Amino acid sequence: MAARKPPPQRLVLALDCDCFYAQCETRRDPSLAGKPVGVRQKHLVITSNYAARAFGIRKGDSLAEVRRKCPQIVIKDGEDISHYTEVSNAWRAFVANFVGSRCPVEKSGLDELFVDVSAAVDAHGAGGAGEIGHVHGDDVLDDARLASAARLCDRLRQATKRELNLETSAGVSTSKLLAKTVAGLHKPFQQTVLADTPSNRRLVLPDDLPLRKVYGIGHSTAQQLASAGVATVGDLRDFSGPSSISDIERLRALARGDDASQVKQTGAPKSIGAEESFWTRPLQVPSERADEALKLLARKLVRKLAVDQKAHGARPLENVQLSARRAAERSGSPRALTSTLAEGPASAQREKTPGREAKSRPARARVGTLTDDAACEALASKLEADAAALLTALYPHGATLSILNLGVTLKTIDAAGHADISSFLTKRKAPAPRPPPPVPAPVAPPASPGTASTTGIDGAEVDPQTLSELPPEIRADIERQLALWRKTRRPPAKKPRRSSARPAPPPPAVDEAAVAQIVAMGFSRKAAVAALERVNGDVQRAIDGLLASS
Ligand code: DCP
Ligand code: MG
Ligand code: MG
Repeated sequence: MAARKPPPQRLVLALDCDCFYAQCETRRDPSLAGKPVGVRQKHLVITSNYAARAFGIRKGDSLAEVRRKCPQIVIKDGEDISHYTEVSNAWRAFVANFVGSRCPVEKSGLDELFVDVSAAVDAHGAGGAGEIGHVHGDDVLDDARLASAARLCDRLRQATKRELNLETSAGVSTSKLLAKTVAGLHKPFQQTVLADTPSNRRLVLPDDLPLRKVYGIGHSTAQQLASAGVATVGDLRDFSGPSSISDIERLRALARGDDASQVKQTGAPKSIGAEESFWTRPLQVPSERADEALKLLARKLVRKLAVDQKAHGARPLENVQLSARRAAERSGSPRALTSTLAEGPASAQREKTPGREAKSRPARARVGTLTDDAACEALASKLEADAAALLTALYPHGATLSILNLGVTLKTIDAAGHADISSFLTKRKAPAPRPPPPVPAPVAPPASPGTASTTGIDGAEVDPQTLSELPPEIRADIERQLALWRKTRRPPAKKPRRSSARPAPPPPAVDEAAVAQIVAMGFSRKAAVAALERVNGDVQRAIDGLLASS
């Protein structure tokens, strides 16, 4: 019998935005184009654009150092990352929409995505427009599927630039490990493809490569391995001694260039938090300064929740959590704290996050749509009160803190996550209004008059309100797809005709999805049904009404 053919290799893109925070700043203030721009957090410049990097500025340089290297640099404050998160979410939705729902998109950082494009390449065959980009290692790219994936990646990156005004770089290969390893080799706005051959694996994973530079080996794992005398890729490949590290086989495989991990579709985050540190001037509790810190944290958290809502819809809160770290006993200086953390076996130190103490309680606040300042302020006040109660419960006799973190966990209504932009668009869709009582509503539920087009957008499902709130570049793209959908859709199903001998009128149809959404927010089914009936099935108005009266 002939040996079974091995399954085709996966085709993976590792995408990374160029100088992400700095690029976001230039997007929202085009007068910065062409100028050196740096983004600061505290006294460090955490990133800068490529014009600034030409002056020798590197990520993490101090503000003073940066000004010395490039006196004319424009420095933007990057403490509030909500705008960057918003751009990141819009980018992820755009990429998911571009590749289609059969290609998983995994968020691996705010400016990083993995995309498995195998299904798209195999559906459309090899070829297609687009550039392959830089070929790393072996001179000739002798793999038609991989070349196709590279062209698809180029088209995706060009469309991202055109539609979102966002420049990205990428690595293209047959696993997350290999794609990620070459993603940063040519930047900005370029891509690199790596064929999976033995010599290429050796090239990107040379024997002397320190393990912390290998994708998939975290800092603490690298430290654990180092304490067993395994510091480089070569050491790990040859390592045969006993090890207490549970996934040593996976790590050894990584050193050989084998990465079996799949690209996993990223859903909505389960928790969201906001943090402040007080290294130089630890925070006494209770104090007015602590009250002020809680006030700011609650508002920071609500800004993040509002950004999350745009991407994933309004989700009910589950718990509110406050965690804190006490300041060092003798000195509150960052140096003293850092060295305290660095001591002792790394694993135990890191996993337990020494000094972190936390308390949580079920969330009392209900979340409506956070589209205006008043709604945000109302939620922030409730969270601030929760935070104050938690802080008192955590430190009934006072304390001095170096870190304070306020977070919430959220219920996930759609456990499957949001695979593409069509679900993003329909998230806040109100059901079609039903005729008002006492005339009974037609029996048939509002059947979708259309069929999903090849673009993945079902126009019948698109909420015009949500569409109007999207960034113009994305909106234009969706509108183009809607035009296509209108051309290809089936005519709407005819309404059943009423018979002359009228049967008993059916009970009014209840939109179960709308009811479930409201029940998930903590209201009873009866209240949900009544509220929906009062506003002719408009789910958003029903929620607003319930929130106003609760
Ligand atoms: N960032 C941060 N702290 C750091 C490094 C980065 O907060 N120590 C933020 C700012 C970056 C963003 O994360 O813009 C993405 O990090 P990258 O390492 O991808 O760096 P950039 O996107 O800024 O630049 P590059 O073009 O090298 O990817
Ligand atoms: Mg980047
Ligand atoms: Mg990055």
